[in-house]
Amino acid sequence: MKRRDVLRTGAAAAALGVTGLGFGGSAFGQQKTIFKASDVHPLGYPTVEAVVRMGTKLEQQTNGRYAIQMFPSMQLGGEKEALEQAQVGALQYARVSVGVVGPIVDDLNVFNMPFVFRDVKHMRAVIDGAVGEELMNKITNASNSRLIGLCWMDAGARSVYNKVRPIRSPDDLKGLKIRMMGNPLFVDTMNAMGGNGISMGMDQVYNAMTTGVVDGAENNPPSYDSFNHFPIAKNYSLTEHLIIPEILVFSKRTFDGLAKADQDIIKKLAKEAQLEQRKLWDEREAQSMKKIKDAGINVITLTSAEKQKFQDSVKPVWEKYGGKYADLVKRIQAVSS
Ligand code: GTR
Repeated sequence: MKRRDVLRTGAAAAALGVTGLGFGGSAFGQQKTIFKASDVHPLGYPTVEAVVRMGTKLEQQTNGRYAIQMFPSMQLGGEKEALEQAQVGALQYARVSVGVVGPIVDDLNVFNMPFVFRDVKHMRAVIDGAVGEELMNKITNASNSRLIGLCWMDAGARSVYNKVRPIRSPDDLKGLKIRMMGNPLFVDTMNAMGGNGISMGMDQVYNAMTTGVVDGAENNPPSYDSFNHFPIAKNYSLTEHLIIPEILVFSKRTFDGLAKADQDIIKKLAKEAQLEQRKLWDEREAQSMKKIKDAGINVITLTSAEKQKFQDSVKPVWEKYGGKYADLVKRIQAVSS
């Protein structure tokens, strides 16, 4: 290790308040740096598992100089808090939905537009391609973000669930309070779809739903399952109105203190995690759907005419926000899948 790198690593370690493991892991007795990672989901969930596996590789490929400690299940708060902590270097890896990154780097909101992707396959082709790379770099380069964009992950398609009645049309959503992620774009989307969008962090949704502060929410099958919302809100309508990728970001403050070679390892391993998570996702989605159906949940598949009504309903959202992202949208639509 060059002297400069030792100093840098030392600075990064000091910034993290890292435990020195002495002669534990390495030939020169240098300190081991533990990166903190946060996720709202529990251990075993595809995003969590992908980051945990990445940590094992990181430890191996840095000869034990770096490791990842995962804080799952919202232990460090919701996603907004995770991003704030990453920005100040209080944690290093934040795995969040792109839904909460849009308010920080506006161009990312293009992925948060309702029905912007034709289907999940299309979304995957976009994030794997030039648009995906460009938007990832935007996060890293935006002066206000204080984050390094590392990789995308999968989160399937989001659909509406509620505890009041089955939903087949925008009219059915009238008067229902539906929780949306913290981003004004989503509140507008739910309002256009017929319901009342209420913005809140995932850390509050379970209580809000049991106490009736909201009547329901919207999410993909693994989240509906993992947050244990399905036993409360038993009507699940496959509206698939949002197909939002997940994203893994890293604290810029920590990153800037690392040796270039270590930065490169961190970036490379994240790219591998993107594809690894995808396999885990497909398996988990099938399992969760089965579990939901076996539990007797009213899973409502919409006809294409019914789905079209929801697509038509979000026209005002496109009128309000679409202009800003017109070029990106054109490029997204041109991606074949
Ligand atoms: C899930 C996603 C989380 C979080 C959550 C939410 O699908 O994996 O990152 O965004 O939705 O609705 O808050």
